[in-house]
Amino acid sequence: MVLARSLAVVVVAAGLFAAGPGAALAAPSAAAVSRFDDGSFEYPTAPANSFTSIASGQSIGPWKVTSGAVDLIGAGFWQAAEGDQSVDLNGAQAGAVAQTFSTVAGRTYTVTYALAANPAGGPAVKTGKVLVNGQNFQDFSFDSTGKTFAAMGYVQRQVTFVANGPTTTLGFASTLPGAYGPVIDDVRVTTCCPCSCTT
Ligand SMILES: [Ca+2]
Repeated sequence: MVLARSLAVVVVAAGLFAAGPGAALAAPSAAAVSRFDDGSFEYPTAPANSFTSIASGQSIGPWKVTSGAVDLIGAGFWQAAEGDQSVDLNGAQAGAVAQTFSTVAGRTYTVTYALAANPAGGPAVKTGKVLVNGQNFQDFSFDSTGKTFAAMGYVQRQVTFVANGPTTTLGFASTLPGAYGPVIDDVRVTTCCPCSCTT
């Protein structure tokens, strides 16, 4: 476990600096929140060309599945926004994931994430929401019309919150019934207010 955890941290740190769709938003003044971990859903490893359904109460690395069920999508099943894996927020039903990480009260944090949707079924438009400490901070939707497993059409979304305590819980939830949900990947949390911060 200790070894696996260390590897996860190294890979996530590398991912934060990798060039990619989100690189433009990684301004030099923005410091990564070190305690936020694996926003790319790379650990644990799901079966290649397949996926693992994960039910409420179970974990995906530092994330908890907080309701329903989600699918952790393995390498090669469909395009990831970053790395190999991503999360379909609907397993056999609507689900949600959340991660609690250290914050500084009063500081502003910016969350960016890659959004797409499972194009294989269900209504074309898949919907969900971003939660901060359980409160709805942003509704999102993605139209999967014309998208494929090979070309998921990820878009980057952003939401900002001000921490009100030493920890904050960031969540993503589907608001759509069924087995085909919104897909998230490449979640990043940065703070630059004040820019001298080190956490
Ligand atoms: Ca990923």
